[in-house]
Amino acid sequence: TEYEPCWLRYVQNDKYKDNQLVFTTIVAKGESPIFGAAVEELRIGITSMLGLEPQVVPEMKQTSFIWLGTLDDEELKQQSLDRERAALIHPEGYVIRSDVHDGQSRIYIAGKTDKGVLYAVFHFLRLLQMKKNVHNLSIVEQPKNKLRMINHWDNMDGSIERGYAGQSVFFADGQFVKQKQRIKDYARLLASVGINAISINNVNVHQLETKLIAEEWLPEVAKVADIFRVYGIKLFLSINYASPIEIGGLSTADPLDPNVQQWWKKTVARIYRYIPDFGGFVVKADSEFRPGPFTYGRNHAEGANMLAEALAPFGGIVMWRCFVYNCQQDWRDRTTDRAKAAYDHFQPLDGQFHENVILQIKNGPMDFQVREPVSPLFGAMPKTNQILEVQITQEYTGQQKHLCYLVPQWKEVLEFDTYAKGKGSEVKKVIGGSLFGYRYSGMVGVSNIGDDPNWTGHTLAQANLYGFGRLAWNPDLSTEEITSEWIVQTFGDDPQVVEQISQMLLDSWRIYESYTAPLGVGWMVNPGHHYGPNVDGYEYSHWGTYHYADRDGIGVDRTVATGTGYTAQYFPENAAMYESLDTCPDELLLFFHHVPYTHRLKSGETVIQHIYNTHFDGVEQARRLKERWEQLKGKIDEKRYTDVLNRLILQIEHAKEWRDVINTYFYRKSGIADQYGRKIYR
Ligand code: BDP
Repeated sequence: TEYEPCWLRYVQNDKYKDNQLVFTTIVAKGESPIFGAAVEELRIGITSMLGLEPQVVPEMKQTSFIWLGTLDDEELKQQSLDRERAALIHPEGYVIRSDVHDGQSRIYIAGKTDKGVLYAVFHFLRLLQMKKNVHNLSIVEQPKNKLRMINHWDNMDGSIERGYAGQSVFFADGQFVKQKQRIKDYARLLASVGINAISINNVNVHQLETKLIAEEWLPEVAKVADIFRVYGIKLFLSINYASPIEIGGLSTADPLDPNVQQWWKKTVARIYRYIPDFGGFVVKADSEFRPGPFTYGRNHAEGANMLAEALAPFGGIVMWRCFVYNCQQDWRDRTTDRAKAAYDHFQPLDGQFHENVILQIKNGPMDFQVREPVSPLFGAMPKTNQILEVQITQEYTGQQKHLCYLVPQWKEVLEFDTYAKGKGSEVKKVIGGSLFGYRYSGMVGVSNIGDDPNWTGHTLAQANLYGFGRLAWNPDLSTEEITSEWIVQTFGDDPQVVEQISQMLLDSWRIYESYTAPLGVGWMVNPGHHYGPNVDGYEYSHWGTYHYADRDGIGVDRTVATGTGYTAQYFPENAAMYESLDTCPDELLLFFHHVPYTHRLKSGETVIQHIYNTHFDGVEQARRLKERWEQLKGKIDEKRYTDVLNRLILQIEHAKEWRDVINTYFYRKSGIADQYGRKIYR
């Protein structure tokens, strides 16, 4: 193939050469397509890593083998797996038990269901790729989140909204792609990290894509669903709320209109004829010029419930996005605050949504900035399913030209304590469903892949996709664990390679933050495409994203005392922390407060000196990234080595531009010189 296998490389290794016997036979106790995919993957993996062709047999005959099946299989009942059986409750969970030595060797890979078998196989192959000991395994694994989903913002013309890795792998020239092998390999990559749901078209549904739910395209949609199904992934579609008008010939899309309700019921029934296990709809309504229930004087619950009713008989769900705000704000009006919008719209509706509706909430109240506080909606709706949406694609974090590993950011979000039910009410417990007993919940990531040979533009951005999946499976995994797993599988286990790339990845988010918009204030990017510095680019626009820098100071006053009152949307512990200058964390200072340039941070620096320091330092750190990478020359294949190197060189250049624009801007505004006399253009 002309594209990379990412972390599913299955490079030959001789770690297991003394115990080959166990790998020569696979006892396969299942028949479903998904089980077939598991067997195929295991066979490919073993063949490629151990250089032997395992025999696949339907029953135990030999004395050494890998056994593959479900926990309720008769053959397995004779094994003493009571402890595992009791611990395993989740239908996607699995057990791996092994006893490997010179004589009889056995490895039992047993899923609760066939889907569990598939995940178990990927787990086992990961252990082999990482050259772990597999002699005495006793693993019981199950996901912490029910829904682990990828959203694509792909358009049928092949373009990808906020895509930085080429064109769509699903669509080209207004059609579905003909060659589907790449979709299958994508499904493998996603399943290997436990993703179980996907939407394939942009949340901004335009004319062409509106028809994806119509007779015309459903046979093609079904083909894609067929590919994903084999890897345990359910297909969803983003829909246009005005579909009844645009393709249904009705004069309204009012959710309370019986004709509209009928139309959706018919439409949904048709979808399920083609795709019996269709996941449901992703909906961006009344947001950024997209149609929605507001047009008809209805609220979001009324809007979502109508779709939910159509989907309910088939087990489908509605993923209703909470990215709703006034995008035609008057910048002169300093009392309106975009950060408050999602909470104001949705929190009062708690309890009004049907149980097959999930509110899909971005990690922060604004829009995927390098640094934002956690959205106050998390934990604030005990009676409404919630799912966390993060952006894997790096719209505001360097667009896959800059290195920005986002797992540390997501980890902070997941670990954030909402105090919804007192101490210990972390976001991960809200979206894991355990805090309020949600029926559906989990994590969604906006995909960063395209048809580039390396999938993600920046080779090291593959780590973001990998890390998203691993965290969605288990938010308790540590950043370090995820990072080293990815590196070893992607680049091998040479200690120097692992050490250098880990450091690069782990430092990269902070580095990017240091030379871009300071202290949580966000934006300062070029309007439209959002790449590169433009401090006032959005300052006098209608998007609601301002920094309010003047000659005296900078930042958005979101306090209750003197500002927009946003802090009051948090539970008291967090509200108090953000409200007070004394306790507001430095990195979010300008998100919550407007302060003079001479205000002292907890670090002891003034705000203006902090801006200068971080911007000078950020460029040095970017240079260090390149030096670190250069130490790996010869240890990484030439192609990937130079691809990454070229991006790191570009990053340094663009970091310099950020540094100079930001420093000059604030020098001119404040008239305060850099304490260390470094070069600031005047
Ligand atoms: C913003 C993007 C825009 C998306 C929007 C969304 O700039 O392209 O359509 O989010 O999430 O970040 O709907």
